[in-house]
Amino acid sequence: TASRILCPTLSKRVMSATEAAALIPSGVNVGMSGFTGAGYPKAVPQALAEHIRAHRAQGENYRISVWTGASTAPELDGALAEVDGIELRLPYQSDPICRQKINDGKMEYIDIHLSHVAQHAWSGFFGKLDIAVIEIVGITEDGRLIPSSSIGNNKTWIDQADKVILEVNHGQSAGLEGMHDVYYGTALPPRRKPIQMTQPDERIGEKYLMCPPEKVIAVVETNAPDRNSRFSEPDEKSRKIAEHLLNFFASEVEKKRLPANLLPLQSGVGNIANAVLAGLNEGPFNNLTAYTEVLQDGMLDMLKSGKLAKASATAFSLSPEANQELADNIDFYRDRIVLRTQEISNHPEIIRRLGIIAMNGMIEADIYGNVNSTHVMGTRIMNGIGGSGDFARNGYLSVFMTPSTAKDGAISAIVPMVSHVDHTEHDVQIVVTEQGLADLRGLPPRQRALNIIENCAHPDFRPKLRDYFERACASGRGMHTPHLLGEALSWHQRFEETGQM
Ligand code: 0RQ
Repeated sequence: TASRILCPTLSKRVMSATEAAALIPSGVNVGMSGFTGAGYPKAVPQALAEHIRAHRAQGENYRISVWTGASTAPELDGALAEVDGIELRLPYQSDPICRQKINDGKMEYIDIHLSHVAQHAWSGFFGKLDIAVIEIVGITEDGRLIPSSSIGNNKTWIDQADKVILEVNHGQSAGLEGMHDVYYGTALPPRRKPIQMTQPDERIGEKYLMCPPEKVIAVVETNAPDRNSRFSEPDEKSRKIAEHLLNFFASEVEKKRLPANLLPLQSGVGNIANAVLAGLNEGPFNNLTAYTEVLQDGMLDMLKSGKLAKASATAFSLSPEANQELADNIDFYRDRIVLRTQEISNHPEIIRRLGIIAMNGMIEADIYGNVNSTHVMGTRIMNGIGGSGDFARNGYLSVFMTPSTAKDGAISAIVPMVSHVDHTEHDVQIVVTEQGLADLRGLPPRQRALNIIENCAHPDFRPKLRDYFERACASGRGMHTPHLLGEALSWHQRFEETGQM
């Protein structure tokens, strides 16, 4: 294969992953690339895990803190968590081994809005960033870095780290060059300026990441694809949820509250999100745009069919088939896709200005519309808030979706009071389950409750929710948001004790 390291200075730093991993000492903060399984370093973290395993065998407690863009893959989170190599992890993960360690109290985890990560790092809230490990596609002659299938926080990690390790992945399409837009105009208050973007596909930055060559302590060559699994075909419940949402969009267009091509779409990850995109791909809306964080299979399909005209994101999250489609037609997609840093893809200023339609999954909602996206039974982390809060609070429309029950009907996704709050009632406008859609806009709390119970709850749980609400209203306590405090979390308590809500 042709060399992808054209810069003479940096080509002298090429070494093996094992040699590079040995340059990462215990106790450091490491910023790694990677966002929803795309563009994460594939070799150095695994070599580091081996290195840690060897040290641990000699009784040494060898651990690092890992900061990323969002979730990565088994080669990074999984490998390091397995050897107990992660002291602290931020900001979003979805790895089963990490999840277990976090919930067992063996790994610290900071779950923050994805748009906040870079500015919190710049403000020093997490301490000093020592080393960045970043996957790229190649290095130009003058030392600029061609970003990979995600950008995430890479700009910030490179700017802030004392030392940088680069992984040049020959397995990523060279045609990604030119797709990125790396904005170098951010500053901390009081020096902030408006971000000059009024269209989802506007370019305001650089095509490359800049890195002073003297910071680069190692360059490692790899050749491996991003590890993403296939989406399952939308099931009946996902299709129903998509149908309710599409009917709602159509009625909003009819009422002239949305333009005929809707507003820029943000879509979360997972099978429901993909079913909604599949529905949109067959639906009546044309010339759509997307301003989102993750570009998954469904959006690629929509770009190909022409339903979606332009898309902005910070990362791909593609099945192997979709990844091949992207590589085979990279020139077509480069004209239609902009990949940005996550502080811009998720920026509240731009989300508010463009008027995004935010569509995200959730674990549970309560009768008043508070949403839990992260914690099972209030205590066990699932993944993290990701970008859902950035988009929900600042979007034009904020939609949350879930099947009305979980675990074969043992759990109601609509509960009297959520066991953990990620999105307050103020940030939640539309709740959708396979049962129906509740439009909460303009409604006071008690009307929200009736709307959610009657439209979204599963029939098996609806009478019990009505009963709770009616008794709360009759309790003689506060009538703005009536609750029975001693009972509000009893559904969760019952599940913990009996396995049934
Ligand atoms: O667990 O696989 O062990 O059975 O949660 O649930 O129904 O497969 O749905 O994959 O869309 O995930 C909220 C987790 C939904 C996701 C969440 C259990 C259920 C299953 C997954 P099992 P489903 P999804 C863009 C935006 C936050 C981040 C976000 C998420 C598992 O959407 O992480 O939105 N969102 N980011 O059984 C107990 C309940 C449950 C429940 C579901 N009420 N009680 N368990 N589950 N509901 C992306 C980024 O930001 C990067």
